[in-house]
Amino acid sequence: MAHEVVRHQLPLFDEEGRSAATDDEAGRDRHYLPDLPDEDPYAAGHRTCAGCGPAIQYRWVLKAAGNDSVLAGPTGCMYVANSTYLCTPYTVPWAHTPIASGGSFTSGMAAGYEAMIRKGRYPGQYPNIIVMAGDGSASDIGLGAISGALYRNHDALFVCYDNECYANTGIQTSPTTPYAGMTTFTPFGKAIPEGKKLPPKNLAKMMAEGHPHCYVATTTVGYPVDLMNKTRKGLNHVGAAFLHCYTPCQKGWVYQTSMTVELGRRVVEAGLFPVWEYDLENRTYHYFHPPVQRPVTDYLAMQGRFGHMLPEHVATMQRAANQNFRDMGMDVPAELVAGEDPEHHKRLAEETYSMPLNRGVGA
Ligand SMILES: Cc1ncc(C[n+]2csc(CCOP(=O)(O)OP(=O)(O)O)c2C)c(N)n1
Ligand code: SF4
Ligand SMILES: [Mg+2]
Repeated sequence: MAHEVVRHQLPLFDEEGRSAATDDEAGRDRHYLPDLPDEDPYAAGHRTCAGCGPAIQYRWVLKAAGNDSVLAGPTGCMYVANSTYLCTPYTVPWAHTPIASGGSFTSGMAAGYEAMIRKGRYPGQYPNIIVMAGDGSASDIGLGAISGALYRNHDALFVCYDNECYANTGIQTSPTTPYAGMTTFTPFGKAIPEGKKLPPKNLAKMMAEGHPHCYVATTTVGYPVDLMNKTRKGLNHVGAAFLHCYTPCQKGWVYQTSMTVELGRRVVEAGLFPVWEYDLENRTYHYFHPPVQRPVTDYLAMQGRFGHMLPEHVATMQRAANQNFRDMGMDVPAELVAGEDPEHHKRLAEETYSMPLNRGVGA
């Protein structure tokens, strides 16, 4: 006799409730009140850089998922820095996979748990099965395996932690590295003054359009409750789910260590990383409209990887951001439209830009 496969249904965090944020004078959320779960399956003890965006994302995803979780991690920073011999931050089962195999390994785990539970060989509920792959893995080397897993609809959450480079091997360009983003494989120089010429691959939209039966969403480490709720929605969805999370890399992008979460908001406010959720029934996108719209310079000038940009490069970036705002159904303020003209800009290194707010403890 087949046994029933019982799945978790994780409640969402109430954005209007105790875990709600307090608006600052600009309408941005300032504080997240601490009624988050005590469970912390990604504990202290990892060896990522200070301010590492992927490490912040790992912690929040696992807090949202809880202790009944099993994880896979393809090769990348978050494998190497989290699995030094005899030292690991995980309090739940975790396995390393080759960089190309996060999707296939996780499919196997999902199919295995289903079969074992049905046959009565595994006594518990169906666990939260999660793979967190870097952008090099998810959008490039391991894309085929993840797409296959989504297509076959294995009941697991596939997360891309996107630090916009192959970080672990020395900050090489990946398909999600933005236009003009300097990496060791896209240095700027006389021949190619912008560094990287290509725009970033739109991985999340590829996943949504190509696998319309899956839960697909984007988020950033700038919005913890959004990230945790989308993690839970993806896990609650019976079938495959894909979450694309923007996660700054302090070492590769060259910015002040304390600005990781700030960048996670500015990238959205500058129109460079739309945050959305795919509506499976109507095949539409629900976009988050940031309460603040900024020129791209407010975002770019915080990071050394863009320091070489010339006026025409900044204008190209502003055009892309404005188009994103329009795609999101937002108006583009006149000041940002004016920024599409190179005459409007100096070299990025000489631009004035809005300074980061102090978001230190108690700010
Ligand atoms: C097939 C294969 N090619 C190349 C590598 C070398 N490699 C190890 S980690 C890594 C970087 C992975 O980048 P990403 O997935 O974005 O993760 P990140 O290091 O940025 O966290 C590369 C290229 C490998 N392990 N396997
Ligand atoms: S190189 Fe970047 S992704 Fe890797 S541990 Fe450091 S900050 Fe994190
Ligand atoms: Mg990466």
